[in-house]
Amino acid sequence: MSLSPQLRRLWRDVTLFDGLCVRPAPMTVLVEDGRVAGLWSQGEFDERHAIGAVECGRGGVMTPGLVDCHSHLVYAGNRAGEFEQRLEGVSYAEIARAGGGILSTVRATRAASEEQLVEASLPRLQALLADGVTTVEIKSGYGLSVADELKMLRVARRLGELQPVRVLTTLLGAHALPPEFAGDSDGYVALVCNEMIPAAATEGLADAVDVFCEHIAFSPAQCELVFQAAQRHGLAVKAHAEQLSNQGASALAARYRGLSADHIEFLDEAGVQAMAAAGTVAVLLPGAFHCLRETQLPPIELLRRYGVPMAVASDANPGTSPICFPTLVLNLACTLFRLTPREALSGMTAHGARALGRPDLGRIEVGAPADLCLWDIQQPAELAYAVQPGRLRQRIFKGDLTHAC
Ligand code: DI6
Ligand code: FE
Repeated sequence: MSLSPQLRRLWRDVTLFDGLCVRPAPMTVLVEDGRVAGLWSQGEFDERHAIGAVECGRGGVMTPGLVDCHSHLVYAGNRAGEFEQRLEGVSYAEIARAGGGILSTVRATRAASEEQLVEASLPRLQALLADGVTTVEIKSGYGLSVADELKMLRVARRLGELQPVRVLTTLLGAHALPPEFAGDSDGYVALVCNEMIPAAATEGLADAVDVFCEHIAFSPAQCELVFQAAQRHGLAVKAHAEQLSNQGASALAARYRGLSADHIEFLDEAGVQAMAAAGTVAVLLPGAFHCLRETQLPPIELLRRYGVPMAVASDANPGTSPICFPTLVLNLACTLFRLTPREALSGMTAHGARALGRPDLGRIEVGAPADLCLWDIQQPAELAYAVQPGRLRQRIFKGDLTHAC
């Protein structure tokens, strides 16, 4: 069901989580021209505002549309076999070194056409939407050639045209070393810097640039070259940092005013301090932690102490986090990382948006884009507490009702 976004729409008696806080009293919410036009607590509302407005609902919990700030949603194939290997005790790094892992998805993704990739990725995107996502970041990183990385980014952009969702794209050329560059990782990094980044920037296909800084991927010195190239082309940077070992990648990203450092299980206090000083967001990915059966926890207490905003995202990908269920990820953030339900929800709304350089999103405030979810629950904490599909009563994207039950 899709109605005109120009309508005035009204919701009454909703319990409102505004992206940072739960409002103490039920609220009335007015949306007009795709934006939040008014917010009133009970008793404050002047019924004249209701004139000409469509009454869209009463009761329930309203949150900002969920912001999934880290995903690898576009790919072909699957890695169920590798999942079985890992359960038998083979590590993620061992599989990667043997040419599996990311490179096995690279083979499948290179072989797929744009249409095939759209078709393979669409159900995953739809699963995110059905659980409340209104903004999603999608990375490349399974092409690893100029043509195949651009193909992935075009597919990501296309997905955003096909569905009522805001897609932000990230070039992750420095994800793994492709086989044709075996033994020459500097040569590959030069390709990323001198050809991939300029091409993605010129064609307007990337909103940011990401790297995988790890012993099985790229060194801090190589990642720094990628950051410099990104900045030369006006693109923001972020990093897969400290996922399997402490490489100092978060501090490096912070030095380049990075939007975020993601994973960060092995982050140390110096890295936390650098992120706090630079305003770099900590992106927590409990789905990958869970699926890899990791034991090293990210330094949540230090992040709190230094006031580093914590985002929470799906990391939806075929290897380490085949999870397209954002509210499950909220639950994992609480159970595995001990976030409070409020922190987890802020992580997938206000702080997720900051991690994308879009602080205008992920909040419900007057003037903000009306990306909203109305849930059939009593209190916001239930989103993290229960793992249950089907609780989304309405999804509102840019003021338009895109999912109504
Ligand atoms: N870390 C991850 O968890 C994903 N990428 C990365 O650098 C995993 C990607 C994959 O295994 O396909
Ligand atoms: Fe990732």
